[in-house]
Amino acid sequence: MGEAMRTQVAIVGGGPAGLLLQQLLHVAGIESVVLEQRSRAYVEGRIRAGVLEQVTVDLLDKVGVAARMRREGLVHDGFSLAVDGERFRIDLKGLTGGSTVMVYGQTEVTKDLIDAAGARGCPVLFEAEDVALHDLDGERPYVTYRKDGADQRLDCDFVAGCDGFHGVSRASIPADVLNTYERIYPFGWLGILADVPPCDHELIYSNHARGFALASMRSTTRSRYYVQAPLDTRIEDWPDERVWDELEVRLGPEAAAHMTRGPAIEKSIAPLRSFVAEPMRWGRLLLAGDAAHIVPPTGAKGLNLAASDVHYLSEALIAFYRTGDGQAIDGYSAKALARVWKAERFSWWFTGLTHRFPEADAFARRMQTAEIAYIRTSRAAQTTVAENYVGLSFG
Ligand code: FAS
Ligand code: PHB
Repeated sequence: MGEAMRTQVAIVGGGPAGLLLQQLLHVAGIESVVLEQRSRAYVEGRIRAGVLEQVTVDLLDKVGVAARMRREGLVHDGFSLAVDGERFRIDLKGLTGGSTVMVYGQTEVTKDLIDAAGARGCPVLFEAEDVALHDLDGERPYVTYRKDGADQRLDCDFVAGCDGFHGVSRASIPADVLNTYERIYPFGWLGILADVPPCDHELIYSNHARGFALASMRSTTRSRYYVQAPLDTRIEDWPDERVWDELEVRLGPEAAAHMTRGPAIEKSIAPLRSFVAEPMRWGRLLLAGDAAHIVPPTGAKGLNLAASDVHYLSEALIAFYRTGDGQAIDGYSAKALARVWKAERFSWWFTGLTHRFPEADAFARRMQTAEIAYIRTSRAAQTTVAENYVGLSFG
């Protein structure tokens, strides 16, 4: 075992939650070390979320990591909702008194946060293997890991579990302490990334008899598309041309007429799940992001919930270090979960509204099309969609 290092907060996981937490703590003068199992190249190469809520944009501003996002990101004032090719617009800005969303890839957010950590001397240890958490229910927790073949130990005051759904942190909470809630959807999303201009200047969410489709983007020259696909789908069953053909049908004739085809530079299938683990704290371990909850990506909430969790967590840790009072730490889980559950509800509802469920009968299909028709004609219904999509306040 090498010489034990010490820090105030050991952060397990170098995704958006861990990296943003490190910067929120850094600007408040609190030290942390991020332990990431993968390489920097792997982390920076992952293609994931694409839409940032205003609260997430504000947090990146707060830590001084928003410059490139402001240069390269696309501010969106609305999106379209379509059913069987017929589409209408949800005026996010008009319905929420001015709120918008920022289209800027999670990949880019991650790169910007890693660059900031390097420039500010915040340790991010990539390829930290076999991370294990110890003495979480005591006063002196510590983390062990292996780096470059040598066993290491990191002493700390707190461990922030930001290591995603398959991480070690949530698994370190005793089973009799943890309550989990889950819904697994009977389909997945097949996503492609292509260097072609988007088919519209805004996103299009489409409910079609053949299944859900989403037209998104990363820039005015790079498009991101998704089609709902069966759970047993194999990538090899979806050559590019089949994906483009399906997108044209499901997104409707207007989108099809403006769709530019091109080779997929990335193609992947993601399962859809709703999941929440309670509580998000056990002793000196505090969970944030996908380590504690998962949403189906329909509502574009996953990355944004990671951001709101670390907002609450950083506030609690800052209060602790400033006053020695553990009250904010004690209140973290309940505060974070209040916003998590509202986003879980919206993501579950929006997925139910826009996807074709294999077991759904004709009545269920009529309920979907009637609800979309109601949203189309009701400002009140559109306002509900809009205020959830741009992101609810921190409260
Ligand atoms: P992350 O999973 O991003 O990061 C966790 C980090 O911990 C990873 O880097 C991992 O390597 C590391 N780690 C794991 N175990 C470890 C261990 N034992 N030791 C050390 N490190 C460990 N959200 C959206 O809003 N829109 C989308 O379109 C969307 N698409 C997605 C597609 C896929 C395939 C996936 C998996 C998720 C998608 N999400 C989407 C959700 C996603 O964006 C997450 O919400 C977001 O990455 C959450 O960030 P973190 O909580 O930091 O978790
Ligand atoms: C994306 O661009 O990856 C994206 C956008 C909106 C979503 C999900 C994914 O709801």
